[in-house]
Amino acid sequence: MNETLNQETIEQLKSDFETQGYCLAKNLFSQEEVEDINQHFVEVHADGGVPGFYAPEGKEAAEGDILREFPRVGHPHRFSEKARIYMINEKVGAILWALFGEEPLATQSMYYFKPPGARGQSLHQDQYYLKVKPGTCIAAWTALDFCDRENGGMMIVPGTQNSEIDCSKLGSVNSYEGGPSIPIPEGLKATIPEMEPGDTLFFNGSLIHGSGPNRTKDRWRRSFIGHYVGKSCRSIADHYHPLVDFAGNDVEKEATTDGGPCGGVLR
Ligand SMILES: O=C(O)CCC(=O)C(=O)O
Repeated sequence: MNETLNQETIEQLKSDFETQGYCLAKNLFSQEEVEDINQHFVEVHADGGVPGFYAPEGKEAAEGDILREFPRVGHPHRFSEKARIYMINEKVGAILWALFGEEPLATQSMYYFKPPGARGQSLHQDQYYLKVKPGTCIAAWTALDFCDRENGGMMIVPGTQNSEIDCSKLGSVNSYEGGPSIPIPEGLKATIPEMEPGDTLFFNGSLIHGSGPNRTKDRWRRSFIGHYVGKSCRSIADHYHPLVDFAGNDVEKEATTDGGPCGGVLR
């Protein structure tokens, strides 16, 4: 465990999470770990793709769409041991134990390259896709570059942590492509916390979040994301099976057919 993650820090994160539905763990990952994750995905990209998980197109085929050249990587823990190890990292696990109040299980991993010129991801709620019952999911969103408004850092809407799950106003366009968002409830405002590489934002499945486009010419906005549930979860959408415990064992739960990949549009 690193020295920034002592019991006092975990207690503070838990208290922030309980009142806001999110909390920011500063410097959770070292710069060596950040570099290690990014270097790994540079290699995944250079290998030309992984069927079912990562399908980048060549420059010409992508017709100027940088997201077709560098799409997000879905569930990398299912083909990469390194991604699996980072998804069940012990520091993330220690915080999740405190936030769930029980043993956490991992359900999803994702890696975003988000290069300059990439579109953002429309506002949504993760529980709409994961359909965790009972309870909800928690995301651990780790910045792998400095993130701010300009390069499309994470946008969250504080005050929505207990909101109804209502993504029904999402359009038919895949939200990852920058499609319509769910509206921000009256009186609330979206905010973009500045994050350093290695900082991790934890947030619950109701918190409305997304990200704007990367408007910079030269700053990537890479991130590694894990989604988690508490062990008492009975069922979750079938896209998320098998789950993985923090010892690396697969875990089965009841699978429902009403969900899908986080951020994709459902009806
Ligand atoms: O990284 C982003 O831009 C958005 C990620 C997101 O919305 C999610 O993990 O659910």
